[in-house]
Amino acid sequence: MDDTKLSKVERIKDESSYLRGTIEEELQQDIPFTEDNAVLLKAHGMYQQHDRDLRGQKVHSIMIRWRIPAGQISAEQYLVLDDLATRYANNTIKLTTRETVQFHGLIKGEVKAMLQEIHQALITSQGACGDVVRNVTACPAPFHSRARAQLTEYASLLSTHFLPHGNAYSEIWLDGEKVDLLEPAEKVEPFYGKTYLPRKFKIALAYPGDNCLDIFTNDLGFVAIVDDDTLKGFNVLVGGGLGMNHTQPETFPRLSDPLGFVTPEQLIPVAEQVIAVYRDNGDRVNRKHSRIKYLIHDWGIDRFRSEVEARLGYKLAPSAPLPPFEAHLHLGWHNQGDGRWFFGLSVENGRIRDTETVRLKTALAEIALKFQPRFAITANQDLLITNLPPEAQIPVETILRSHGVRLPRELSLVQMHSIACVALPTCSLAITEGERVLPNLIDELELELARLGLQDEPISVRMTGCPNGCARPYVADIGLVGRSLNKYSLFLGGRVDGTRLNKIYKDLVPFNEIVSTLVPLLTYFKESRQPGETFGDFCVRVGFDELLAVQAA
Ligand code: SRM
Ligand code: SF4
Repeated sequence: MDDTKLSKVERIKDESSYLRGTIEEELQQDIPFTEDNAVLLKAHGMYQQHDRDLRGQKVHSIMIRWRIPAGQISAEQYLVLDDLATRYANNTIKLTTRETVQFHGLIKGEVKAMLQEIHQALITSQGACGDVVRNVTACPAPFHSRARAQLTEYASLLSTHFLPHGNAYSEIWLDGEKVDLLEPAEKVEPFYGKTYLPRKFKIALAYPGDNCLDIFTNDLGFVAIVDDDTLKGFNVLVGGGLGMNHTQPETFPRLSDPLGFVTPEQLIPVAEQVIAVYRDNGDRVNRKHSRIKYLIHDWGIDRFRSEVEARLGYKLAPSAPLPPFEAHLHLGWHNQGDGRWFFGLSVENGRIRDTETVRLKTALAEIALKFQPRFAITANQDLLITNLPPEAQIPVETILRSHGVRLPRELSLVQMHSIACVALPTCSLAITEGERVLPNLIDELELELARLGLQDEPISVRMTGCPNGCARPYVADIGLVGRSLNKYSLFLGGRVDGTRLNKIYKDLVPFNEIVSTLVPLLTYFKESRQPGETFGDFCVRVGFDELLAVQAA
């Protein structure tokens, strides 16, 4: 490879002394981090941002993302998050589409103190962003089952296994002991090496039949094969990813391909070799073309599999048969099967906060204190309150209701199935609004669906402020993707179970015309659908030409 062609980020990583850069020095200064250090900060779980509502002036802050495998947190950890969000961040806890938490609005000079506090609660931000393996997701539903418990354990195992090995995080943020920087790369960072991965890498583990986390959109996915509650192994999926760019046709969303079957013992070695093939062959010149999905698209899955098998020294078994997937939101009350219950709470766009009318943050802190449950964050940005005794059901509901929180049974299906990404004002890549405007759109759509008698349809609406796809809009029945000021590309035809990508139906739809654009299509769906057909399936069956004709009529 001609090193002069490598992307700027590759140079920054290469010269960073294993992600140190001059972060420690710049931390002492009362000015924003320089660009190179801002790049390196991502591997420490942080983004330097500015408030985009404040035009004409750049007020910088830090966003921090925690690494919470399978979204699992104890009551004590939840209370620490709640407290730190109040004291250091903007008093909100943002549940993300990868089962973890982000804080926004931190002051640079306070980050270190906060990281030291949270370290005591065994939560880290190390490797939550950057060119490494990110937070590992797994189906978070706590049904009493040995196989499900193992799935959660594998998420933690993978997360820990692929944490950067170097000492930079500990030295900079936790005052850890300084290590000898002249050690060879094989010793300092034995798996990643000096330049880490070409790009971010995402791993998920799904329970058979339950695609609550959109397994096919991950770089690497493991679907459990379970027989009589015994984990037999996993079907491996590789090459999913959603980011694209409106003006670069060589970028596109892609669902993963089957690689084969692995036993539980083979899981880590196979994950290592898949990632190593990517590490050594992924595009380090053009970051828009760096994800593993492009390598697999360019090579084909057979060549990729052969490369992995050559490194493993054995052939992978063929994928095992699986039941069809459904998308479970895990909301409402569920018997865990161990004498305890869990309550899935729909959190609008994953934002836990107190407003004048809804004091969700206070209510959850009260529940955490009073019942000491566990919590689990879903990939739909919702929160499961788990391990509750049956007698807690009424008091938990009472606390939520007395703080103005609506329970899942009071919400429409479209609301429960809808998510938006953060977008403005913090995201530097946002072209349009996301989480701040979706609730209004859903209110309007809800009324139209009720008028059409479609209120019992699980139609998913996912909105993002740009084409990067953080709320996974490209698998939704209705995807809304920020295109230009206040205008969205409208995608139709995905499946709520996450097994099919949608396609662009109409471009540059002004925000206030989205619902009126959808109404004729939903009316036609109501009149012409086949029994049991979903809105996404209907759009694919009749085709966009027919839908456009209906719209024009
Ligand atoms: Fe994302 C970048 C937020 C899930 C694809 N994403 C960003 C950044 C960090 C913007 C930036 O680079 O400056 C956003 C921070 C906004 C803010 O102010 O908080 C951001 N992404 C999010 C979150 C918080 C959305 C949410 O509302 O929940 C999700 C955090 C996940 C986590 O906890 O780790 C989030 N991002 C996703 C997903 C969904 C998923 O992984 O299931 C995707 C699509 C899947 C994929 O990776 O392909 C996703 N985010 C991107 C991309 C496009 C990457 C690409 O291949 O082109 C970017 C841009 C980039 O990396 O350059 C991005
Ligand atoms: Fe930002 Fe775009 Fe991701 Fe939304 S989809 S959070 S606007 S990068």
